[in-house]
Amino acid sequence: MTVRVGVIGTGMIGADHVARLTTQVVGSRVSAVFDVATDRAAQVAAAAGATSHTSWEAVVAADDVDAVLIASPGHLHPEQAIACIAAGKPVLCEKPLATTSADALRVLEAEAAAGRRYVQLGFMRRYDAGYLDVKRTMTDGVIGEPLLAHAIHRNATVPDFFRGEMSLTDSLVHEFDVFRWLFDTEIESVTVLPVRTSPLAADGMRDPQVAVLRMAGGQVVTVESFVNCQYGYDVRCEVVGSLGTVGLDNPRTTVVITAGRRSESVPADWQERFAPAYTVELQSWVDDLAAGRVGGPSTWDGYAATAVAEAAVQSYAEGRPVDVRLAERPALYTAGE
Ligand code: NAD
Ligand code: ISE
Repeated sequence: MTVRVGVIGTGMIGADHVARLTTQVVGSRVSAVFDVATDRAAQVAAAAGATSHTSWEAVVAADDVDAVLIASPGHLHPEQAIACIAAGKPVLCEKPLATTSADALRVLEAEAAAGRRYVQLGFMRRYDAGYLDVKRTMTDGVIGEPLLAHAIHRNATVPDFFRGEMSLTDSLVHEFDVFRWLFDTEIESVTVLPVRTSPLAADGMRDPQVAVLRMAGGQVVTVESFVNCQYGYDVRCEVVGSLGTVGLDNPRTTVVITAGRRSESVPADWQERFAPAYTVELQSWVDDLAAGRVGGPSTWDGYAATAVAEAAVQSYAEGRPVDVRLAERPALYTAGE
């Protein structure tokens, strides 16, 4: 069976996902696209042999669309995901699920009311070989009881549209998800510490920032976000356990030793660093759909991560720890997660 995918948003990651679904993923093809930037959508559609539609609603409704991939800006995700659920079409929704927890809850409630999962969140780190190794090491007890973690999330630069709170709501949302997943527990409270702002930060941007996460199991995670670090894309972490530690490093292919120096490259951006993870993520989504199911990170995961991001924004504004308040978890998200 070939899964026919409609794509909403053909910007940076939308266009990459179309290319992956077209040339790398087995069992899928892109049949429809929409972007308000019509020229770009037309180009992407032509390369994929897809129809370029005049609205995202038309993509959702199209007869030749079995499933939808949402890669529009985050604030549009709730309305678009809810429309897919109403149409009975599974969705891979890029992160974040929403930019407010109230909006994320609307998607959760729509899916719970439908009584089955439709949405997989684009938290691709869960498909990354390095993170999977960290998770396995923790689960196997190799480092004893996991107690705390330190993480860094640095981007060389970010696009012009990236402003204000987005380092918490759009970048650190990955960390919020990944540490919930690694420690298998919710984040109970978050504290964002003010840091001296880089002279190279865009106007009004607070960069870098440090967040301290307290997990419901008592573990503590410190996370640095620096979206303007200039030198490359650098995502690493170390989990500290009662018997040892496990660290996630940048994947390395070569080490250059010359003139008394040993050096290794840093990925340029998320496209390079997580390329294999995006492909595994999409293949897994398509394989699940072909088997009649939806798996992977759920709407609950998207909601919980958004709620943490919202608490982080509040913590920064008020200069104090903020508790993360979650709605009751519907039964749909408790079994087999
Ligand atoms: P982008 O700005 O390059 O692309 C967004 C696209 O959406 C643009 O082409 C824009 O014209 C289009 N758009 C705007 N309004 C629209 C509408 N009403 N309907 C359809 N399309 C519309 O941004 P991006 O970097 O590709 O990010 C898109 C989403 O993907 C964001 O939610 C972002 O957080 C997420 N993202 C995830 C990852 C990841 O690692 N998982 C990486 C990058 C981006
Ligand atoms: C981008 O939207 C992503 O999701 C990347 O994975 C993340 O590292 C980056 O900071 C975001 O801007």
